[in-house]
Parts: sequence; C-alpha cells; structure tokens
Amino acid sequence: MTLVNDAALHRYRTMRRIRSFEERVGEMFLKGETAGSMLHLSIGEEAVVGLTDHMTDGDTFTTHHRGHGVFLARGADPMRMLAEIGGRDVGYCRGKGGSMHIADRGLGHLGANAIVGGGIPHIVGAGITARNTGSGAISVAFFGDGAMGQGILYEAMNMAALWKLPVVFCCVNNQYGMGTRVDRAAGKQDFPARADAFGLRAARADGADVEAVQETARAIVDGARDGQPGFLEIDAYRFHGHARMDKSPYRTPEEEATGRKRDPLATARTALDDDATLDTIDADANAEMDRAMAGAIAATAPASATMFEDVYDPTTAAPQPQRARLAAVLGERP
Ligand SMILES: Cc1ncc(C[n+]2csc(CCOP(=O)(O)OP(=O)(O)O)c2C)c(N)n1
Ligand SMILES: [Mg+2]
Repeated sequence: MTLVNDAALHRYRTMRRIRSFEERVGEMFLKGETAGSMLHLSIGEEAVVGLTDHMTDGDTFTTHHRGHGVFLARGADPMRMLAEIGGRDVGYCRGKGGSMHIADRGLGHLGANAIVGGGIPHIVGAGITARNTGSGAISVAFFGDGAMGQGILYEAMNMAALWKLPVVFCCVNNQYGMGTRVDRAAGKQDFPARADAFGLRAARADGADVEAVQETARAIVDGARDGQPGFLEIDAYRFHGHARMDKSPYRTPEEEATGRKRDPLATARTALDDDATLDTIDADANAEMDRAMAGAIAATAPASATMFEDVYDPTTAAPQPQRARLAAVLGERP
C-alpha cells in the first residue's frame, strides 16, 4: 500500500465514520433519545474532510448548525457528541448545548452556531490571536450557502484580507437554505468571485470527490498559514431534508436521485478499488458508532439543580426570577 493510498484510505475512513455517526443520530431521534427536535445531518457533505485533513493541533474552527462531520473529523469523541445531542451530562457541553451549540476549546471547536453566519466573525478574532502570538495556527469557519447572503461574512472577509489573517472561510454549498434553492437566493452564484473581490485566495471544489477537495484545499490552507486568507466553496448536495422533520416537498424525487449520485463515499470507493479493505473500514465505523450510541443513551441527564451551571456566567447576577419559577415547576425533582 502506497503512502498516497494510506492517506486516501484515512480520508475514506473519516468520511465513513461521519456517515455512520449521522445515521446513528437519526436513529436516536427516532428513538426519542435526542434532546430538542432540531437535527441537521451532513450526509452527502462528508468531503469537508478534504479541508479538515490539512488542519492540525492548535488550529481552531467554528461550524454552522450542520457541523457534526467537521467536529468528528477534528477528533471529537462520538460518544460525547451523541451524549451532548441527547442532553446527557457526559456530553461536550454537559448536555446543555446540543447539536447546534456544541463546542470544545480543547479540540479547537469555538462553537457551532444556530444563527446563519453567526460563527463566521469568530475566526477573525481567532486569526488576530494566532497572528499576534505567532502560533502558526489557522482558524476556519464552516458555513452553508445560506450564509452567503449574510452581511457579516463580507465584513469578516474584508477584515481578514486587510489584516492578512491566517483564516479560511469554507462555504459548504449543499444547494439549499432550508427549502430555498441557491439560485433563488443568490443573483449570481459565483461565490469564489465574491471572496476574490475582497482579496482572498478563492476556489471551488467538487464535493463529490474528497481527493479533489483535498487538492484544492491545500493551496488555500497553505496560503492562510502564510497570512493569505482563503475561501473554499465545497459544491455538494444535501441528501436529506433540512432537519429531521423536513421531507423536502420542494424537491422532485428525480432531483434527489440525481443529487444523491454525487456521493463522496461512493466516489472514494470506486477510486480506491479495494472492496475487502473498505468493507472492513465500514464495519469498524458502524461498530464504533453503535458503541458510541449505546454509551450515550445509557448516560444520565444532568441534575435539574445544575440547570443554570455552564449556561450563565457565574460572575454575573443570576437570573433569579427564572430560577425561582423553574424551581417551583421542578418541585422536588433532583
Ligand atoms: C440569521 C438567521 N436567519 C434565519 C435562520 C433560520 N434558518 C436556519 S437554517 C437556515 C438555512 C441555512 O442554510 P445554509 O446556510 O445553506 O445551511 P444548510 O442548512 O444548508 O447546511 C435558515 C434560514 C437562522 N437560523 N438564522
Ligand atoms: Mg445550504
């Protein structure tokens, strides 16, 4: 096995782990084991691994509400992620953040964000820190095509270019913002051209091909480490509805069938052409995620008494009216 193949196999394994994870999240939702109702699966978007592959310890990132895959690729423990999504106390945010607010500074995750475009400006701050401390780290914001309509992106790109920050803006274009197709939201869909206009190194890569993403992302990430901020659009297709309850009535079955052929796992399988090895990787990933799901489901919820811990800044005045009200509602519950 060549080194090139080893690296490609590693990317395939990471993508498979992401897909298996997302399938388990969907299962937990059906079992009523997730806390809250909103879950956004990144199935079909696993080729983000082509970018995360160039990231290293110390690098930071933010994600949008569809960020499970990125966090997993950056080393998250799937059991703690599932526990977080299930509202359990061993979750990354002690079960109080959930899918859309998961974060872990130890792994460089500065936070998922439910506000479209909300995580983008944070990387400007992280980029300033990296530049001023000379840490050599980069910071990457992952967001969707919907965020291309948010003004904060353009402010952030301008500041990054002006101050030559080590940052990358990564737009995972899955063709939809909820039920709105990208061509109904953007007058012109040449997103890299917008970034280029601000002075960023910008490119688009085929999200059905992780190797293409990896190749294109290399120059973008290398540039960012040298103080040339970048923008990468990953052109993908959202396989499922916006969230778990969305059956995509705004898409035809024909469109979905065609879109789902743009499958980065299938492309990688064909290129690697080693069914025995890939089947073993698949089985290992499935077993790992089954164990993670069982562990998460078996974990306990945080005690009601700790409800406000980790949520409000302990040094500021406590939200007494809410505390009193909730205490009354909860009665004697632990
Ligand atoms: C500022 C803001 N406006 C509207 C919403 C409601 N909303 C949630 S997700 C979403 C679509 C986001 O689409 P995109 O950025 O392409 O991400 P995707 O869901 O496709 O991954 C919208 C409009 C929101 N969360 N924040
Ligand atoms: Mg989208």
